[in-house]
Amino acid sequence: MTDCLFCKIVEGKIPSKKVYEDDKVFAFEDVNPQAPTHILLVPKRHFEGLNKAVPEDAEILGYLQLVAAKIGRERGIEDGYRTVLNVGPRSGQSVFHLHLHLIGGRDMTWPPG
Ligand code: DGP
Repeated sequence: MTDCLFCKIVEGKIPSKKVYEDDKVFAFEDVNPQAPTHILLVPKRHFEGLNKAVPEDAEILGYLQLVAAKIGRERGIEDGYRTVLNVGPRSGQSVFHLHLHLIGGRDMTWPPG
């Protein structure tokens, strides 16, 4: 999608600190980290958000979680991290290309704000 920030990051038109890439997923450091590890994982195919998901998206949604778990292992944060999808403006979603936050490396509180 031409006017999407995260599509431009996936395409390399906007620079990012890449953490992981394969044919389906691109992962990069969040520009405004909320924890020592804060990585965004995005499907390469433009996809607005979980509220627009259809059954055919099940595979990529699960795959994003598995890639997050792999990065969590590699970062040594398996004693506690969160994977978070903000869905819709009231959740704080500000970029409308689905992205899974991988947040860890510090103690977390519950409930989230
Ligand atoms: P959300 O609030 O769930 O839509 O999260 C959007 C995240 O994207 C937010 O944590 C900040 C991050 N972000 C926004 N613009 C950029 C950017 O240009 N580069 C990077 N690396 N992260 C960005």
